[in-house]
Amino acid sequence: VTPIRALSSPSPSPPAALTQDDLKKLAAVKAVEYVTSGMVLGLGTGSTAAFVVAEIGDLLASGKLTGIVGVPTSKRTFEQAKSLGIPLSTLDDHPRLDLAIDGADEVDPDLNLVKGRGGALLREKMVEAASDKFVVVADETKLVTGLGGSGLAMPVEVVQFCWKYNQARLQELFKEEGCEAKLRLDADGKPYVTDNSNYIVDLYFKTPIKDAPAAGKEISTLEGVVEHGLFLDMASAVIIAGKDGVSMKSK
Ligand code: ABF
Repeated sequence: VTPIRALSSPSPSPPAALTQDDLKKLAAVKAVEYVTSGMVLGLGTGSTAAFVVAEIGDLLASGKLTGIVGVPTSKRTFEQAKSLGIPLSTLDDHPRLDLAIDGADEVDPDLNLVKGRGGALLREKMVEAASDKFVVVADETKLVTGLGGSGLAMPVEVVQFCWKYNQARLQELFKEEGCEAKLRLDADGKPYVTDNSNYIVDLYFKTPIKDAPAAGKEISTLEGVVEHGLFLDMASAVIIAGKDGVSMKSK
């Protein structure tokens, strides 16, 4: 994890009655203050990251930023960034990035994350691991005391072949946490297929994961698991927007 400088200007408290989208945008705009001309940038996925991409598009259009190259973390983000005229590349051509900015599903007090409810965890992890700095943007609903503790999904991307076999193995791995493992379905009730043509098994825990680093390692040893949504010791900083304002926590 690379340390990150504090932003110079403190953020004023937002006015009352902001929507969750307003808070996401506030965090996104604050994070974009870290972007400088000429950077190679990891572009995240999800509704908060979409505000980041939109802001970068605006700054490029107005000439306040120049020479940016974006590496998108999903087909969705690729399409959004392309529509805004952001020059795009890949990890193949830019194996080292200056900065990635992305959302998260859960953020613990040590800046460890659950990510991937948006389905883009594999590309997100590849791009963010290749970035010198990784800034997370979120609203305060994402804060948890222990990962897996939100009661919402912790995604694991698996190959389609014999996915039930891995669903059962994942559920067994976390039986102490009362884990229920479910195949993610799309809006039509069919298995959700990722950008990489895999499935996602979502893990629902009754209690937070006891030892997240050990859990991450154990999940990764399962043959047929492609990637998991535990992003541990990867974030350089987290920018959180809440009703009391925008705050930043960094390593
Ligand atoms: C991505 O989008 C993911 O890793 C995470 O799953 C999701 C967060 O979405 P949102 O910003 O819409 O809450 O960042």
